[in-house]
Amino acid sequence: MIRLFVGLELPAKLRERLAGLGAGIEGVRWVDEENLHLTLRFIGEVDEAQAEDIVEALDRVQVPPFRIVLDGLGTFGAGVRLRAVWVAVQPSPPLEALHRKIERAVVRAGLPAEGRRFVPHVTLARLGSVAAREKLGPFIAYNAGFRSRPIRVSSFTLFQSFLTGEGADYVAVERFDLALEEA
Ligand code: 2AM
Repeated sequence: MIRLFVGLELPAKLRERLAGLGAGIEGVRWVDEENLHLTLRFIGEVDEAQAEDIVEALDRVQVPPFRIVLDGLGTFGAGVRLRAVWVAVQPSPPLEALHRKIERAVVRAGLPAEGRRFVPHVTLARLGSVAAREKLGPFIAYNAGFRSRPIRVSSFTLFQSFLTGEGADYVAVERFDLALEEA
């Protein structure tokens, strides 16, 4: 079985900047610079045949290229239930449209529909220890004004996730180019 998800890769310079935000804060499980991404659809464990069906379905997804802007910080859980800190995405109808089409594609390939609302985000950190929670409050306040330059989205990626003792490693399995509109 292979563990898959669909997401957007981020430009190296942006990943470097994002990874730098948390430098020096310990006790938090920061996402490694090379693993920073935006999840469009978590798939989970599938077998080879299912993976092939998914690739085939994703290959038919088409939207014109577009831009997104990362803007502000958000969290999953709050207070004593804080689980993750992430960078938010400015509302983007084209990103929503891409997400919808990918959702339809994976359902067409035989996967159950995702019941949860799509909250586009780039996870920066997961809570390592309870003590770390206190450090994240000031971190969030300090970086609340984070904003990226517009990021051009001209492809999306099927990632394989390898779970390791220290977290996960993500490897791009397949990239799907978005079509340019005809003039
Ligand atoms: P996260 O960043 O909010 O933790 C690879 O694991 C990606 O898929 C991560 O970005 C993660 O989102 C997301 N993910 C992991 N498990 C998931 C699940 N059970 N449901 C939805 N998304 C999940």
